[in-house]
Amino acid sequence: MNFLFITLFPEFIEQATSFSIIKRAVEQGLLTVSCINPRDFTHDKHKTVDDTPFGGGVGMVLKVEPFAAAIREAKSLLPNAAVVALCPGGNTLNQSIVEKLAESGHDLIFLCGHYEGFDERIFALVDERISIGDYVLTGGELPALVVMDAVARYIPGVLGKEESASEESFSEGLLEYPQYTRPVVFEGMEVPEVLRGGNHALIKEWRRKEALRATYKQRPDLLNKAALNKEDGRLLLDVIIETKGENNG
Ligand code: 4G4
Repeated sequence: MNFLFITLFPEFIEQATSFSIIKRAVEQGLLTVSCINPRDFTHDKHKTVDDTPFGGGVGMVLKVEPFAAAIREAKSLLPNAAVVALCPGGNTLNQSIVEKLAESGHDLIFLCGHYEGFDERIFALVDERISIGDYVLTGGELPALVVMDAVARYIPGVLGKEESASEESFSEGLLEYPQYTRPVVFEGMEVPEVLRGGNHALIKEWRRKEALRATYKQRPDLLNKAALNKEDGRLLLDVIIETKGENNG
């Protein structure tokens, strides 16, 4: 899969994609990362990419011509790509949108804005607007990297054998159960006994119950959508009873 970032700060993208799992995936040829800088599509002496807004107001607006030229260049390189603009007003990213982007069979062109945002006419060349949450950032680069990272995990081979099990959490609709490794005791806190015994049926049940507990305590809203069976219902009832009269911390 190919990811192309349209950005005024290509070094930011190159730096951020040169670590760990994404770096390894690039080296293995499982994905490509490239950048196009709209500044290279300006024609004036000062390579101007922004201008004052019509109608007045504070801040600057990104000029449509260099960004349109950059998108057209990107589309010629990746004819099968979807163009995604990262905007505070886009559809809020979630695991199901990530899955759709990963399974669409399309490469992705990310349009990263700055300053006060884009000239509205750029959206004629955009397929989808995505936000990574209800907050404002100085640029679209971090959101684009977030989307790429989340999508890349679905490309076969990107996650090693060890890592790929960690698909569970959001796809299953529940939060992850707690995990532990050595030492058995750290600052008075002990690894639950059940995990140190070899009873796999008990471990499985404990993990399911703790996933339900974590979800009930941290994200009860997720329980409405999660696919729960009768056994889950019993475990959840235990959790609710156990939670009553507990001090919340
Ligand atoms: C487009 C329009 C995305 C892009 C305006 C981008 C937050 C998100 C930007 C802007 C972003 C998000 C300068 C406000 C760049 N901020 N929540 N900033 N701004 O995904």
